[in-house]
Amino acid sequence: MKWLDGMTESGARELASKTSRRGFLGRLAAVVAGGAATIPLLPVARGQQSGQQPGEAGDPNDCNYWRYCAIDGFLCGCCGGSMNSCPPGTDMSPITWIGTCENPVDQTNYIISYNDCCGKSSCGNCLCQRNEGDRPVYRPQDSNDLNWCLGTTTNTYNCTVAVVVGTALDK
Ligand code: ABN
Repeated sequence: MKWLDGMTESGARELASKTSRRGFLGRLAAVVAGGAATIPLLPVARGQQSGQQPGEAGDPNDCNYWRYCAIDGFLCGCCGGSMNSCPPGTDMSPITWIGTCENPVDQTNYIISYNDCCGKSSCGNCLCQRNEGDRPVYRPQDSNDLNWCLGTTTNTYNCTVAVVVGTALDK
């Protein structure tokens, strides 16, 4: 009966090697690793590769860019600064015009502060007038058509940045 013992043992060993937990996990890992290589990169990763911030779409130096829905001024990104920062040699006005724009990436309304940059003569590049929610200058607190270079050392206007300051509940 030794031959029967031997057959049973080798059969049991073969079955154990095929159904062991380690063997199963090893095969699962191989399938996952192989599959991951064929899955394309997520949109967020592609955005970052192209130099864009996560959650942003469009060209910040183009007037159609979503943050500019209520702007009236020269885009600082075309003037040596960026959509968030003033060009060298200018100061950001602490007093601003506020708008609400929808980001098409997440369909969320954001509060945007349009700060004028002050201290150099008008930049002249990328004039952008979208004026959503703008009111006539006789309501100065609601008008973007004003020089907001107030509270700065000089009131010479150069360009305008568009800074996200928070989300809006409703438009
Ligand atoms: N807020 C931009 C601007 C500056 C000067 C004149 C009109 C508009």
